Order: sequence, then structure tokens, then C-alpha cells
Amino acid sequence: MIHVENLIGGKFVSLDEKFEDTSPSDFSVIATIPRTKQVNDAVLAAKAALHDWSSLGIEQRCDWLDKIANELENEIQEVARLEALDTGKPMDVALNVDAKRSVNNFRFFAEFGRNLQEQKFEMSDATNYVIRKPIGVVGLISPWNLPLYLLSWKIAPALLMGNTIIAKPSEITPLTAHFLGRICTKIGLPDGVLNIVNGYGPEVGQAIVEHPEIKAISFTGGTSTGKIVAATAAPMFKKLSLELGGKNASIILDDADLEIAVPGVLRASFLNSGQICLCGSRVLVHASIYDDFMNRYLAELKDFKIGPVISEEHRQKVLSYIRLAIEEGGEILAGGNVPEKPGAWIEPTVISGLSHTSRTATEEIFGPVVTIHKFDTDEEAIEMANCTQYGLAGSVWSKNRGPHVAEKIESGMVWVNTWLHRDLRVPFGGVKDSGVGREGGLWSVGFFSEAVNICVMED
Ligand code: TXE
Repeated sequence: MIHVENLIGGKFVSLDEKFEDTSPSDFSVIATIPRTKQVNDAVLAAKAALHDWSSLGIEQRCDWLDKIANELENEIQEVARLEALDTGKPMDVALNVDAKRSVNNFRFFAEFGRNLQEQKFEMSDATNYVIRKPIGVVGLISPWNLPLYLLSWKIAPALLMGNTIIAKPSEITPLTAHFLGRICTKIGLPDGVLNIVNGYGPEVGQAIVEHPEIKAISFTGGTSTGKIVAATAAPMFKKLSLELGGKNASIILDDADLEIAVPGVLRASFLNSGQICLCGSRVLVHASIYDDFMNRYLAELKDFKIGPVISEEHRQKVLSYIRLAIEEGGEILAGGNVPEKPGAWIEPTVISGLSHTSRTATEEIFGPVVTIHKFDTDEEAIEMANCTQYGLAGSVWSKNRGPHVAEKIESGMVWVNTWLHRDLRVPFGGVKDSGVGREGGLWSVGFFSEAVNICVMED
């Protein structure tokens, strides 16, 4: 049994009031979690650490990021084991998706920080130069689907730019954040630079968002929660980055190479049991290749291994959408059942015959469920892809017309003939109900700093 503790001012502290963390694989209790309800002590610790941390040269902070990356890498098997335990995902996914990307997040921003160029704007009689000051104490809130992958994606640039942090992992998956805290104290990261608090979102998460000394919030989670976070932060004029839900389309045009499109679209459909906001939960297929694509897709699905979804509560939500799909006239082509074994398992489920405007095809399910839709023209595919209130990501599979169609999709990022192929320098984020703002490379540097322009008149 792991007893998760908060990390505050370099010390691990617990509370009398705790709650349990259960494994999605068999519902066993795997940890206890402190039910934190306020963050005043964590904020005091972060404020106390801010001057020295922000006074370090950026090179020194880059070195700290590399130290964290190196120690995480030394422990990468343990990171993967804890992530697989907490989320139920297969060990190979926990290692190759979650743990390796967590290491890369720190390593990338260390390298990126060392190569940051000062921006200058020359006038005929003056020179402008831009400096980037830390914001101060920042709040980072992350979800349960890619726990350390998404939290480290925020921690690394926040530290790079000289901020100190109050981080809150999801109460459903606290283990790897807790492990990161242990790694950071082990390597001697100065006390109070990274503070990690645990508890329920509406309690300690809300406390972070409403604390007057926390000047920026980077939030990743559901759209409905994002609305609450935004409503709390907006009147306080806090900087806000919101990475929210998605209902992404994988679009297979008539000239697609099915040798790559079928495995690619299958992976986009069911990686992490469909619990990645970037997953392609709607599959739009040109009518002329529909039969060929579907035969191959359903055949390869048989060998695609997935883990359970994150909890019984979430499984019931996903199952309710499978029932809704049937009510809306859908046909279950594969899956739809609950395997006879302990844990929050659902078979990978493929549903056809639904209107692209049905609730099942437009609301986020966030599980191993995809809907299949036929189209006849590129314009029809674009209209179908854009008909939801989300706009996060998507993919287009075509030998000749991928970029042309991709540029017309209302989203923050579109892959052509691939999926989840990530260059960490590019902007990451969505539009519409998928969020506000971008993170990644310079976008993360910009979010986690205050740009100041100094204009010097020539004498
Ligand atoms: O989200 P929740 P979950 C989305 C995905 C799905 C959801 C799943 O689409 O909808 O996230 O993650 C805390 N004030 N993305 O269920 O419930 C909560 O404790 C402050 C999109 O965890 O929104 C948790 O730590 N915080 C994403 C975090 O918010 C609050 C990629 C998220 O919880 C709070 C991954 C409150 N009032 C998942 N209430 C993307 N776009 O990249 C809850 N929390």
C-alpha cells in the first residue's frame, strides 16, 4: 500500500483525513491520498523559494531540468510500473508513451531553454529588446489519462522560466506525481520550488484556482471543469491555459494508402483505451473504399490489446454511450460488451449507422468507442469533421490531398498520414470547447513568463 503525501517546502506531509486510490485493473486499493482542502502553506513555501529560483540563470535552471530527466530515466521502469498500476494501461504503453515522454518533457525544455534567443526590434532611432520575467507562483492541474506525461509537460517549462509551482495531479492517479516529488527531493531541488498537493478537484483544485497569490493556471481536463476553472480565474485576471476535451475525426480519403491508414487509424481509435483527448473517436471513410477499409480495420482490431478504463464510474459513463448509440439507431460492428473479469474493462467498440450529428457522434465519450461514418466528397468530410463543439485535433489519410483537407479542419492540430507524431516545439492546444491557448516550445515559454519590452532611445 502506498501512502501518498503532499510535498510542501521540501517536506512530505500527510493529513489525518485521507481517501483511497483503487486500481482500475481489479478495483484493489493501492494507495491512500491526503484530502487536502487548502493550499496556504504550499503557497507560502512557493513564495519563499521564488526569489532564489527566479534569480538563477536560465542555464542553471536548464541543468536542474536535466537532473530531473536523468533521475527519472534512471527510474523509468518504476515510473512505468506506477503509471500502469494507477491507470490500468498496459505496461508497454505506460513505458513507451507515458514514462518516456515524461523524461523527454524535462530534457526537451532543458535544451530549448539553452537555445532561447533574445528578441530585438530595431527602430531608426531606438532599439527594443524583450526580456521574459517569471510570473511567480503558478498552479498546474492535470487529469488522470496521461498523469505524469501531462503534468511534466507543465512543470518543465514553468520551472524553466523561473516560476515556483503548486501542482495537483488527478485524485484518481496520484502515484507518479508523488514519485516525481521524491525524485526532486532526492536530487536536492531547492525546497518550495515544486510543491505537490493531493485531493479532490472541487476542494484543493478549486483552492489553487482561487488563491490570490497563484498568478497563472495551466489546466488540463474536461471541458465542464474547464468552464469552472475559467469562471473562477477570469475575474482575478490570472493567466490561463486550458487543454480540454475532444471529439476528433480520423478522415480516410479515397486515395489513402490503406497499408498505413488502417493501423494508424486503429491506433488513433484505441490507444490508452481511447482515453487520450487526441484520440480519433470518429472515423470518416470515403464510400468508395468503405468496405475494404472496414474489413481490414475490424480484422486488425482483433489483435489490438487495450487496458481497462480508469474507473467503474467512467466505465458506466462509456457504457451509457453504447446504449445511447443503439437508441440512436447505431449498429455495433465490434465489441460493446463487458468482459467477465474484475476491473473496469470494456471491449473495443465500433459503431456504424449513426448520423454524424447524433449525440453519440458529437459528445465526448473518452473511452474505447468509435463511430464510423461514410462520406462522398472532401467537402462533406470537412463539414462532418467540423460539426461538433470541440476542435482539438484530427488526422487525414490521403496520398495527394491531406494538407488541403487538414487546413480546413477547425482544430488546433491535424496529422496527415500519421497520428500522435509529436515535435515538442510545435503549438499544442485546441479551439472551441477544446480549450484556450497553446503549450509547447515557444508557446510554453510565452505562457509561463511575462514578456517585457525595453525600448532604448539612441543618444
Ligand atoms: O478531467 P477533470 P479528468 C480531458 C478529457 C476528459 C478529461 C478526463 O477530454 O474529458 O480530461 O480527465 C481537477 N477546480 N483531457 O476526468 O475531471 C481534477 O481533480 C480545479 C483533455 O481528470 O476535469 C483533476 O486534477 N480543479 C486533455 C483535473 O481537474 C478541478 C488531455 C482534471 O479533472 C476542479 C487529457 C475544480 N473545480 C484529458 N474539479 C487535453 N486537451 O490535452 C476538478 N479538478
